[in-house]
Amino acid sequence: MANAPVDSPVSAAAGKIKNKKLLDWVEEVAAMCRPDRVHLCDGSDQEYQLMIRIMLQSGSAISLNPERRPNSIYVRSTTVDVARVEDRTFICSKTQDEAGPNNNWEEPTRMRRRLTELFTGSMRGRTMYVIPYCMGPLGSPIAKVGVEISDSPYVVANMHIMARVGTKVLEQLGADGDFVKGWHSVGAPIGPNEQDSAWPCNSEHKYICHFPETREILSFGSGYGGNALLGKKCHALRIASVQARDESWLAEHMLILKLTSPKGEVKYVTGAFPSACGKTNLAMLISTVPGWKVETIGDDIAWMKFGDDGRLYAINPEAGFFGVAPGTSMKSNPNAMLTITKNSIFTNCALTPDGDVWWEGMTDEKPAELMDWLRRQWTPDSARLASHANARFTTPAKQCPVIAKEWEDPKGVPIDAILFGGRRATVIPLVIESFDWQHGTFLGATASSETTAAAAGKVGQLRRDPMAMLPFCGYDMGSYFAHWLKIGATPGAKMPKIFVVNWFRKDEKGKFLWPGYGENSRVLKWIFERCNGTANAVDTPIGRLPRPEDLDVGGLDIPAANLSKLLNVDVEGWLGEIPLIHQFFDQFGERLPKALRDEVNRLEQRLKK
Ligand code: OXD
Ligand code: MN
Repeated sequence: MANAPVDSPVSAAAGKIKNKKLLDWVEEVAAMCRPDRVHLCDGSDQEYQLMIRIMLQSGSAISLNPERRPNSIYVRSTTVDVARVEDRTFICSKTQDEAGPNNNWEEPTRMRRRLTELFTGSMRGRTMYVIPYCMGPLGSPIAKVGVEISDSPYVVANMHIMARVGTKVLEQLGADGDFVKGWHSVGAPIGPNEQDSAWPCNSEHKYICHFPETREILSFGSGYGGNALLGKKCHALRIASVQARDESWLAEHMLILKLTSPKGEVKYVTGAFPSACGKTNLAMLISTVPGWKVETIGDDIAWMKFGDDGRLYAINPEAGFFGVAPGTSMKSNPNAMLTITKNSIFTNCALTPDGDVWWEGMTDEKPAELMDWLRRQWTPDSARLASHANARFTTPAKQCPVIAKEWEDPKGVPIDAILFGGRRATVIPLVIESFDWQHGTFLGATASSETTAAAAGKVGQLRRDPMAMLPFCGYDMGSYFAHWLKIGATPGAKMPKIFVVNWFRKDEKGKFLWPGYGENSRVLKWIFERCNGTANAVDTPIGRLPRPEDLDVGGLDIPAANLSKLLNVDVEGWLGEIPLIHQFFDQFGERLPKALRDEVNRLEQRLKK
């Protein structure tokens, strides 16, 4: 490194970096943030263990009982840093129009000035970790490289699980390769005579900023989840959605699953669901229909590109699962429970007296005593939750008992069906098949859901969340819809079929109409057979629906009245949605594709016929 003094904290790391752009940037960040040390991550197990030791020694983490959960740790954050902060998340494109009404925007130069002030000296007393990572299997033509610079050992350990990291990525990057830059600081420098806190963060200033033109992420003040693990939401969705627009592919908030019929025929399905709506459960579902099998390829993000045969091929850019813990149990998701038995990180769960973790919904009976996530004694009589509603596990995907053998196939898997889902107590039926790609894009663009605890803010309010991408689309959503339509109109393309699903319908008394979980395989089976042209459907004003007799409910104890409510077209309810859809679309002005307005009008006409 030309400009670094021989004894500067960067010099040792610099000697190992052959990529000029990376070298210059590491030097720039170190000069600005003033860390005590610079550590270039090699991705080794020794390095992972070192991060764990640092967290144990600083009081950030506790080792779980090795007999219960080998090689696993328990971490607690603080009340001011527990979820993604959407109101502090910015897209700093050149113009506000490009960021669109779906994003907070700030002029890039102004935001950079503000961030430069904040990052200056922000790593004093800390180590600056340089984490080369690859989103997607190494060598995949769909995968992309990024480098995150962070002052958090928790981030390094999580990135080890969530992405491919270290020397092998640097090798792939080579001397001239390009990469997404991710700057991250918890924003909590330590003075010479100060003690570090167990969860360093900045309670006053939090900024999660994206610069789509320069493919950069600058994240300050939070150490939690998607705010800090920059490969995930920031890179693989917000920046990648812009790259996908520019390069004609799709970067989506979708699970990927493999569905095998009793005859051994295979279909691959992706599904977009808002945060904490059961994506991980669906990706690992155990079928209740004899002979049908679901295997997992990804639980959160799908990158899809056209293959030479005109089909969309998907990879999971991640290598681990960062799953919502509460509600996960041997009943709701046994495969997730078996995945997290070892080598995992648990954040903001509760701690049992024998050194294991617990969260709400894990067992029918609550433990007699716990230490809650706020370090307080807890008993079932305590009038509060023991774990935070957004408590998480970070766990390697390869440990999942139903991980599909092709989950790391560099060319991806060809997608047959795309699902859009959400949490809707009323109106939306159990399943709808779209008439065509444009109608499917319309259904995805108007999807809505009740909000959950994955993001800070009110829980249970209805919000429109197009393609489950509202918090993750790195540019104007009107243009994003146009991109979807353009992809579907690609010459020679053989597009997947598009479906809407809703496992969350309730009756007048607030009881769920559909049992969900493994029983969702009955809907997947219908979808599979629709792709094969072997299942029946009827055309309705809202799309194609199964009749009750078209769904395989053999062996399922469900009242006929429930099934007919689940598959009924609520004409009044849908007519009530029409003005709301127009209102939602209005915000995108001229950028809203006319085809989507046509779809609302056609829907209205069909409903009024
Ligand atoms: C997630 C989310 O963490 O969507 O996956 O919030
Ligand atoms: Mn997600």
